Amino acid sequence: MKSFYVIAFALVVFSNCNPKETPPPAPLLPIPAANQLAWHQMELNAFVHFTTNTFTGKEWGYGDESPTIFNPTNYDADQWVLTFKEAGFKGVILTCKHHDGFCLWPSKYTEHSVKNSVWKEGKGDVVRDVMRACKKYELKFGVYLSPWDRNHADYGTAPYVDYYRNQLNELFTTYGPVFEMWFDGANGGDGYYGGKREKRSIQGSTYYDWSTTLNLVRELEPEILFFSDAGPGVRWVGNERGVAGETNWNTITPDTLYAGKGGIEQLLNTGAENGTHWIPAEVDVSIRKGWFYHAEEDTLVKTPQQLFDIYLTSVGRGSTLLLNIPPDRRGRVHEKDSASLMGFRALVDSTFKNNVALNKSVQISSIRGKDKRYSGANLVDGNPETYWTTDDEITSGTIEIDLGKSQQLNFIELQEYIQLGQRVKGFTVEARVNNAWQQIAAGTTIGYKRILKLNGVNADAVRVSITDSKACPVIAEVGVY
Ligand code: FUL
Ligand code: CA
Repeated sequence: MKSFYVIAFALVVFSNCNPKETPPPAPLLPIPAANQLAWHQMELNAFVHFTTNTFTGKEWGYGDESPTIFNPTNYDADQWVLTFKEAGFKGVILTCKHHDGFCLWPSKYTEHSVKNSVWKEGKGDVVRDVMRACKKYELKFGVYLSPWDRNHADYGTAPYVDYYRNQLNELFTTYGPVFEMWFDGANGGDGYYGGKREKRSIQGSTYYDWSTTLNLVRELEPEILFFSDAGPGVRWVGNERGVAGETNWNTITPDTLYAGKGGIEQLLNTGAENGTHWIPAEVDVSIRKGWFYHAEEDTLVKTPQQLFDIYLTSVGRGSTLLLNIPPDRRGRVHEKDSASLMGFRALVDSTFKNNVALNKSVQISSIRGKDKRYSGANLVDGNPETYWTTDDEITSGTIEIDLGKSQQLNFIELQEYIQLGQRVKGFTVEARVNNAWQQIAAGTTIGYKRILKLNGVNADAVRVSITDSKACPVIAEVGVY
């Protein structure tokens, strides 16, 4: 036994003395939790808005809709999820209850649900079906449960908060696993409210007592990621146009979001360089004008090119895209929407098919501890787990990739190794055209992924200069397309 310790001790001493073994940079806090990291890696999720609004043509149901109008004629939740999967989506978030209060599952806490619709003689359950389809096609399943409820008689008083929590308990014990829970901040005031038909206002910061509610859900689903304007898991991006900030910090200080001052959309959009918490922005946007299906918007479905542009301003700016695709009155993803989705997938695939930097020769300004475990080759090995980094005191550096021959360049894709925190504050991209370097792009933050257009320049080498970083840069990949 003793000799074992002696040998182990000797090994430790020996490895510490080895000049080639330099420890990795210390994490620059805050860093993503495991569930946040997994969320970054998903990149594309589908949002599904479906309720009585689909049948009334409204966007915000008043809460007095009869459950009998919910009656899809050719419903197929598998078709939704399979369509999303073919388009490259990794998760689905379903509006289990929107502001109108109608529940897509047969909740025992209300009569305002599918159990009182004629659809499937009241035996239908959309939440169950979507969850099962997600299991079948290996997508993650998420839920949206509107806090604002224009149907419920108790809305605005304490018993409603109990009702809301009971429903969460019901959802999380009946269905799952659930990767993300969406808390919508909207509250328009007026509604049916059990027949009172009046305006009710709540004290947003205190009424729901969110910390109690979140703890309740966490007990049932420890890995859950909470979305709301202010997190705590993921934050709103500050608009519904599909556009994250060109500067996009995954960090933000939650307190600043509740200060009651205007302009928080801008803060949500960019995050804060020195934010105390890792709360990345999620980009929610609809493939249509509205969040719910309306036949008159069949001509307004975003084109593959528009979706691709949104991909660039969301995933390409270090966010995850949550694209809403609302089923129609048949209960299916409409042909127009699925055609756009497939066109979008084809565009992404063809654009990012051929990484001309892959395994090419890389020269960098310096390597951490001159240790080849952090070498420039790690930038072009196609492996997001390996990275190039520098000594601690160095906060800039250059990466020069020789492409071997002159060719047309359309995009560059950069990835930080965010497991060690978000660091880069500024960078430029140059191309070598006829033996002369010219700047072709520049940016601020990188984060999980940053994609920049290179506008078809013909060049035989590319140089990325990290001009400023909060700490030594840690870059996992550089791809050129
Ligand atoms: C908003 C809601 O009011 C919309 O109806 C939609 O659900 C969107 C995702 O969030 O706050
Ligand atoms: Ca790598």
